[in-house]
Amino acid sequence: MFEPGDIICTYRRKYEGPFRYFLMRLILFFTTEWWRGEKTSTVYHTELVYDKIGDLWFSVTMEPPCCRLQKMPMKRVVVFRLKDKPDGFEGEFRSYVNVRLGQRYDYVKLFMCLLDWVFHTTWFTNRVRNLNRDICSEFTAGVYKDYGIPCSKLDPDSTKPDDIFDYCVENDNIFEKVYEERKHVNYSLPFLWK
Ligand SMILES: [Ca+2]
Ligand SMILES: [Ca+2]
Repeated sequence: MFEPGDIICTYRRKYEGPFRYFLMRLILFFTTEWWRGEKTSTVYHTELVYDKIGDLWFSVTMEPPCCRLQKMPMKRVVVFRLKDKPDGFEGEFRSYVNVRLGQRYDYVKLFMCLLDWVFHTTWFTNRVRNLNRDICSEFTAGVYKDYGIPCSKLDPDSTKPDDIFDYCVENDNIFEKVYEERKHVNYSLPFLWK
């Protein structure tokens, strides 16, 4: 069904605790390309299919506090796959992931994304080139850049989750959608801004 290295993009989720909710809203808001006419970003998080272990699919994710494997989310996600995968892709993917497991999340980069959004640049994120720390989309874009096939119009250092989603949708000759589950979600906190 899935293949190692497939890109998982996460739609807005239901309320899952204050910290996650706040971070999700922050990311959705500050990654919206208002200068391109976007009202809001479509996705707020990306991660990668790792492999099937037993009956379960696992993904590798770079999210607070650190890079780790987890049971792959199957709801509120869309999964894209590189169409013409060159030989050795899986091996490269694994070696990229294996050295990064356990690395800390890059909160500074998140702040720089905010500044880039305010000033409509990539200047700030390009200043923070910490190889040992990433944000989720930087990690995802890094895997593909390492292999010489970008999955974002921007350099991984400046790539936000929605940039990857936009790129995969706009370049359907390179990436194909292999899975989508996007049922309506009832928000438990309707009074918060939507
Ligand atoms: Ca980094
Ligand atoms: Ca966008």
